[in-house]
Amino acid sequence: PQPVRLSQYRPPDWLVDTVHLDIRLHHSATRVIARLAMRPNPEGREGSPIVLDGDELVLKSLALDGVPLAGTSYAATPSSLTIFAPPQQPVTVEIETLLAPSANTKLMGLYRSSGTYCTQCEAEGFRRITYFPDRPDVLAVYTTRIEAERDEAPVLLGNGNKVESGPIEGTTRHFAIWHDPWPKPCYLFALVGGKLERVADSFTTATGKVVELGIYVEPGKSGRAGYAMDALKRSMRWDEEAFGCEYDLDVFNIVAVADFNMGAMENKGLNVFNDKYVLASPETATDADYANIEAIIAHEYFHNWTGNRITCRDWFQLCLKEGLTVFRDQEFSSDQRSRPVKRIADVRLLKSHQFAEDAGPLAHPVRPNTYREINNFYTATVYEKGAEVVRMLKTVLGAEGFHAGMDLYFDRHDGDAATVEDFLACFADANGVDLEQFALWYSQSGTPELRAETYWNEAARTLRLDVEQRLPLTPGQTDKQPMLIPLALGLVGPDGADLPLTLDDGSNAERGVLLLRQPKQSFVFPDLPHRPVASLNRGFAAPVKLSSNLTTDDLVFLARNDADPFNRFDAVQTIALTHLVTATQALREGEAAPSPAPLVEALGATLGNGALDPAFIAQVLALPSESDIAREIGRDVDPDAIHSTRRLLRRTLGEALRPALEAAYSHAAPAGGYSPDAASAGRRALRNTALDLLAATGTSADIGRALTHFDAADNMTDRFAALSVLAHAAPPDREAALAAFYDRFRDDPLVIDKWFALQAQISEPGTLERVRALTEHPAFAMSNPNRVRSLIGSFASANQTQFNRPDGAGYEFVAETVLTLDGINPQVAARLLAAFKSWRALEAGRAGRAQSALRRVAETPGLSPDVSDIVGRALD
Ligand code: HT7
Ligand code: ZN
Repeated sequence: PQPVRLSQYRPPDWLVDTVHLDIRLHHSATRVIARLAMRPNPEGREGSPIVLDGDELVLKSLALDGVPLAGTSYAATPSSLTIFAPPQQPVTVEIETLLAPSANTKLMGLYRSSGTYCTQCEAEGFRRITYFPDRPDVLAVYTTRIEAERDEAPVLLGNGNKVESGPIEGTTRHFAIWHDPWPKPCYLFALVGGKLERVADSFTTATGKVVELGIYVEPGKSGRAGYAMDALKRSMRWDEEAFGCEYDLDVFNIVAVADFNMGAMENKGLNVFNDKYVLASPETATDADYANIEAIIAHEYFHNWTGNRITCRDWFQLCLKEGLTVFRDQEFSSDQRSRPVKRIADVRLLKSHQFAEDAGPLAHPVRPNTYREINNFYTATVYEKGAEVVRMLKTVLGAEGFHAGMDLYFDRHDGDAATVEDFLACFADANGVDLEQFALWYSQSGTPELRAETYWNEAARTLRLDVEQRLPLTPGQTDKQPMLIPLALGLVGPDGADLPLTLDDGSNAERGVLLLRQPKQSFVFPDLPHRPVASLNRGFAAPVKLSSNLTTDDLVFLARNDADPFNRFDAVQTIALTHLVTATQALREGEAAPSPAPLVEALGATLGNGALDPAFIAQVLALPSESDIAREIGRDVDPDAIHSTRRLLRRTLGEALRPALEAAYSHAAPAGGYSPDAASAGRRALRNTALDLLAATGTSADIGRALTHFDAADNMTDRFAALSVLAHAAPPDREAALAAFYDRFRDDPLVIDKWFALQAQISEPGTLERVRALTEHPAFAMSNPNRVRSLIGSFASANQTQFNRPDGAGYEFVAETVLTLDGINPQVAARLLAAFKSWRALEAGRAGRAQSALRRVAETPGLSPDVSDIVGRALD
């Protein structure tokens, strides 16, 4: 397909005011009658034909204003329908199409998941249901009549409020009619029909309206939906309190399905979820699962305002709803849990996914300006970097200025299909500021590199801070402009207290933030009582790669004393990362490894500080991952050397910190039965991290502790943590533990996904054969995205040594799987292929083999647009 370009945006020629759908569900022959009230758009091209999108559609009949159309007055293909020379006035178009939901393995449009009929329309799935102007700037009011066999689909759900339902006399069928009064783009359309169990509750909004809440799950699973319901009610209250956003329908339903391409979908009044992000019980879900459920329930709910009430003009504006909504869900989780721990987790995710994307051939701006396949732009850059940009807006403007901008955005654009420019204009207007330079964050790709150096003048008692910014070149962008970067900082005095941030011109760094605008800038802080240590980019306020001339002693000092918890964490990570990079190079060059003493000191101080939150300590103890180290090294990467170095460091730390780790293990256990709250989860996290580091020493007592932990666990967090330790550290005990785990949870696919993922991550040469064998396991299915992501996705993205085997067999296996999967589900295939995004940074032998595997994919005839786009850009 030809690339779509932002610069070529044109308003639609025809608008749709109302849509009446009559959908008669049948597994192989669903009949859809769509009645569209259309009119020429005064802003479109005069005299235009009506051109509607389709995808694999079969047209059965077509009428204009009630009159069947002659074959000469229209042209229909599976991918488009054109009505020639329509009257240039309001018309009614009636279209009948025939679908086969059971044969729909792409999971876009109308499909079946474990017998339940469901839909996924974002980004371009509605065109697989009926011919339609499938673009987000065409907003219409929908009424949907759904009809099905009563036995097969006793539950029939649609967008909006239910207006009528009942049996169809004299038949075994029944119907329901749903009406959604809010105009919406077709990507927010949804329907569900199936045999589902309902968990019911209600919510009273700030203005006293009662909303009926329902979570629908497969029969027998309603006992696992309680946490999701609780998270939903907390989200609804939080959005009223934090953003003044109140819910706007009588009903809010969520349906959990087992086959889903992504995490969840924010269809108006009818969210559809991957069941992984709804179902949880202490026996089957980890603390991380609970936290994800809370965040994703909130995220989809928050879209009701940021995405649904104000939608996107076109798909280039995707970050307008996704970046902003991720920011909102991050803030929600921070308020519900620990803000510093949430920030640390978010930054870890940002660095591992988005920084990696930005550093390779798939780099693109937060708002891309061209695409071939929009499904490939639901990326860490659009979501996570998009959220960072909104966060920076808040840092630049302050909380009040930010909320003034948000209020104006909701007022000015409610009901609109908006752009990034519209969004930024609200902040500029509400605050009387110019955001032109800030807007570069949306258009320039790549992670800015910031070099900060501090110089202390003992005689003058001044500190000079020199900062230089550089934006690396990225695909298609060779001329980079300096960015507006908010540098949050503190000057930490010898007693740990922050010194004033007064500059030599008498001004203050407002709210602890310096605004960088030029390639190089200097700041002088005069009249300081002592030499401070600069704590830079506090809270990771700017998503940049920072390097500085801080010494290891300075970092150890910050790890002990910084008032900013994120930077305390980051100081330790910097010490660890520097050690790991240097030690990896030393190993490759046969030189002596550097001393881990500063790291041991910083970690020891953290572990021994009883005032710290256990969840925070657990985060500090978690070393940078193998891919973090690879990214820091940047070129000529040898994953085996990285793995050996990291493994050795873990062993050294386990030995050096043994008494403190043993104390943490024995004292941190939460009292009483399992509760998923943040404090209890934090204690479990610390205990399980200690268990893991101790087991890294390999002694039989430490492995024995893990075995006991596994056997004694009364919840999935502890059981799976112990199983992971055994799988990675104790080959002789591994198989028995894996078998016991499988036997216990064999009937629970979501738990078996954990079992698949863990085995795929074992860093041993036998893993590829194990993964190949597991693809034949009865619990594995190529048709289910969760299974594919667990087994093959984990192998490709979370097993650095085995995916990157020196013989290239890991690449060949993943390429082969991508090709098989492409015929079933191209979206999932393309995501899997994106695991190759860092191939150019590898040492020459591996890079050559990765390139050959990619070429093999590229040369295969009949690739989907999804895979063809990724492989093309990866090789470019
Ligand atoms: N807005 C939703 C995106 C989504 C999606 C996109 C393409 C294909 C399938 C999909 N399922 C969900 C989810 C969200 O970010 O909220
Ligand atoms: Zn979203």
